[in-house]
Amino acid sequence: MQSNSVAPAWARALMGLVAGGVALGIAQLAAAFVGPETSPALAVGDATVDLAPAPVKEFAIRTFGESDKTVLIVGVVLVVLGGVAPLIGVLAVRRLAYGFAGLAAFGAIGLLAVLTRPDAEVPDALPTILGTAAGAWTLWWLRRRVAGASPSSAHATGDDRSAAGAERPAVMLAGADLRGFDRRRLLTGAAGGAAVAFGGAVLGQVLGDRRVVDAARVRLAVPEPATPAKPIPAGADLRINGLSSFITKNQDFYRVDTALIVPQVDPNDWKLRIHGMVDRPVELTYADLLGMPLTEADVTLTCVSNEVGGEYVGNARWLGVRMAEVLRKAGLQSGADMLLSTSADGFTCGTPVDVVMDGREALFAIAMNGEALPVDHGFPVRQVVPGLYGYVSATKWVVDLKVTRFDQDEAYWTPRGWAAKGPIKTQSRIDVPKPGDSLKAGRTTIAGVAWAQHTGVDAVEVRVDGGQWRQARLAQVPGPDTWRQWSIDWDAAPGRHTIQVRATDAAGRTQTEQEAPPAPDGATGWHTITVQVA
Ligand SMILES: Nc1nc2c(c(=O)[nH]1)N[C@H]1C(S)=C(S)[C@@H](COP(=O)(O)O)O[C@H]1N2
Ligand SMILES: [Mo]
Repeated sequence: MQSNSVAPAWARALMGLVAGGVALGIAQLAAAFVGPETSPALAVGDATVDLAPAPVKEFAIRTFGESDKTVLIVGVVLVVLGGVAPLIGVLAVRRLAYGFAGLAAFGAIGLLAVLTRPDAEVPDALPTILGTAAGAWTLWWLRRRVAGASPSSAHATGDDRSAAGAERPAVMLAGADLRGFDRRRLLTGAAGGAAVAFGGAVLGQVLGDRRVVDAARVRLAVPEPATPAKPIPAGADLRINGLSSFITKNQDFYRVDTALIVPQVDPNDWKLRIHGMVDRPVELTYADLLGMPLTEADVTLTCVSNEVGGEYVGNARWLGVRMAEVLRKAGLQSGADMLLSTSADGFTCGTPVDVVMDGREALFAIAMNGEALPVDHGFPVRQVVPGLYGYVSATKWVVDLKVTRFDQDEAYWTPRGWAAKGPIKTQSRIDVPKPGDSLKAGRTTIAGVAWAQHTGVDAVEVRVDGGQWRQARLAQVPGPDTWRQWSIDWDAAPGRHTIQVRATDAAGRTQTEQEAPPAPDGATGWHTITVQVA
């Protein structure tokens, strides 16, 4: 029995919809690998905008922005799913070949759009072909699932179709004959198809964005600074085994952010909007930013959630435009005391205006250690402000800066139990030996890093087993904004020993012994480790 008229109209439309969705989803996923520009939905959208009369085109560009690919893709998807796909489903129930023909026609339009793009190549057809094939397979599979009249009772099988069909009560719905139509099998099949369609589209989008942004990042040549950093003194790195190097390599640099999926921001689309309590709101493109004088600076970044002795601290050479220079373009109004910056993924950060304007090297940074910012560290643009914990200063993927007041706005972490303002507390850390190490008796080296950004470290002292504090040797530093290496010799006698360190900043303030947890405004206390000497 071939029951071609069994499924009601909504069921046929649903089959077409799911097949169309799978076609688009798989094409989108494949395009992430072949090249995001080979997405048929994007190509059809682009072609439509190109063919549209000038006023329509201008309206679209004005409304959606010249680069909003997502809007184009969503538009095409809506037209296809809302109009074409259900029709294909209706055709397919009549005769599968009609459905295939419909899909093929719709694939052909995609191919035409993809292959008529400037510098299109033959392999660019692949996503459209794969998508169309996946849609056709889905249509065939759903139709078989539905029209195959598989009985719902467990013991009856498809080899006795006519009997099962005869036993089944005929359901009449809106005049449609539902004999042999298994609604549950259609719905579960459709749900599976929808999951594939949606998963493919989302994954394709994420992977495609990543590809575009990686490619843009690799193409970037890091420009020369107008103001180079002070040369790093030869004695900045004591080169002691196990001691943190003066400059932290990008791949070793700690990462802290709220992003589950790292934002992929294309520098060609990036804009920074400066508004709020300013005389003239300013909007900068990436090219605008690169056109401004660039400053290079060595700055140590620290996270407020760093425990005493913790790893959330790193030192890098940053290149960027002084935030103060950009803010002067906008003209700060009196009374403003907060810069509320927002990242592409909606994280916000509140930075005191006076800190940014006091002459320190607070930057909109574009490069880190001689290469374009790594995506994980804020590509294309992030803030770096010496002396403030990252959560109140170091917005990655920054896109918006509102000049405002602390009594009017709140940043992301403030209602979550962290202080609105976060100057970095002076800290010191023992890197060698490691806690719990077993050492040989005799002369050994204790070494580490200390930081008091924008004030500078003037002294580091070490004591063993609560004895006398002894002055450590300090490495040289280019300025007050980086950490400072230190080391001291120790004649280790057999036994278990406790080693402690404390730093004093250039204003003469010594780290407090008082232990405090990271929340709400940074941990305090002396880093203390124990080692075994034999
Ligand atoms: N967009 C965004 N920027 C952010 C954060 C975030 O969660 N989102 N976290 C901040 C915090 S808490 C810190 S300590 C620094 C860490 O920068 P890094 O990951 O480059 O080391 O980024 C800051 N910038
Ligand atoms: Mo942080």
